[in-house]
Amino acid sequence: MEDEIAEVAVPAHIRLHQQKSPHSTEQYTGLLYDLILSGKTISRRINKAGLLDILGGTGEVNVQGENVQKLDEIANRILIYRMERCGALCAMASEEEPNFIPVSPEFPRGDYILIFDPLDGSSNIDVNINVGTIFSILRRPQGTSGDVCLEDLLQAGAQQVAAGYILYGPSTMLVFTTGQGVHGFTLDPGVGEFLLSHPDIRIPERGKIYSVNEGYSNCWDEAARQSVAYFKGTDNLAQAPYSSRYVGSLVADFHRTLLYGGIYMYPPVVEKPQGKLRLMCEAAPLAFLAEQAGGLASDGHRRIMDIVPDQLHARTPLFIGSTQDVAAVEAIYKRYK
Ligand code: AHM
Ligand code: MG
Repeated sequence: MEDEIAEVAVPAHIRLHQQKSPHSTEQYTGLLYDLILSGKTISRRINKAGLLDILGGTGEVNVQGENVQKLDEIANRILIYRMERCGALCAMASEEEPNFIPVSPEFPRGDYILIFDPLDGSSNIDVNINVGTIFSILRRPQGTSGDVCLEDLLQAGAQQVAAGYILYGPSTMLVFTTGQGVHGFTLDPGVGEFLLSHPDIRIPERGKIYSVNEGYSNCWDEAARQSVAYFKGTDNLAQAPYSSRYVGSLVADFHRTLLYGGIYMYPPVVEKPQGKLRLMCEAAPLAFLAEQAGGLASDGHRRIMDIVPDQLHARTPLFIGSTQDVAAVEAIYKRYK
């Protein structure tokens, strides 16, 4: 049998897992399908980026104070347009939008909330380096009805019903969890479908790679400096220096960490005491994946999944990856508390 016939396609995988899930509704399955379709649409646009006039910035600055890239804007529009019509959502929130987006009354509404970073790592787009879409799916808190309010969205990561990312790289990959392990799919452009290529991903208990923007080391707190010294030295569990890798695209750095093990770190820096990464659309969904793959995600003191956001664009320091490597950082932070 040819390879692609033997692989499980994502719709079949979702239907199979749905039977075991508490969210086995048509609404929820439709939501995942439309999200995946949005990812395929974004992937197509990215693949053509060098040919169309969609590289570079729009000239605008987003709510995060960062330059908006044209592809950021395109990915954001694709997701909002498609997902608003999927019939499963009551609200969305995007890294690119200052406020949450209630689903317009002209479309059917559902019980789910979608939070996303439409194109993470977008400063890498113009140099053809991996970028990705990160998503987190929550359920509207039980007992709430009527118009959605901000409080409905401000839920701890532990409340997520699904999370994942689509990585646009040499091949496009979908990696997601619905709370039953982490599964990776590779887009077969010939048939236009994601096929199961990485079933039940497990993060190695300890890795050999640390990933951090070391250019900011003079601005870190002492615990972050000591953590990196630990990985660079020989007085660690591996008894050997770790290698350093930093793409500068969180999705790509996390994907490597998920498959090879090790740790990704974005510590607090002097001007950004909460770090740079967004809790709801970056740290929490990746923390759900890390835990489901047998790893850990921490802000140095607390489990990321336990942090309740106090605002839509709340930020958090992030230490994520192999259990032993993240635990080592937490132990160092404990000494500096
Ligand atoms: P973005 O979502 O606006 O692209 O910002 C997040 C990105 C992450 O992908 C990456 O890990 C980090 O910013 C890199 O930041 P820095 O350049 O400070 O290392
Ligand atoms: Mg991002």
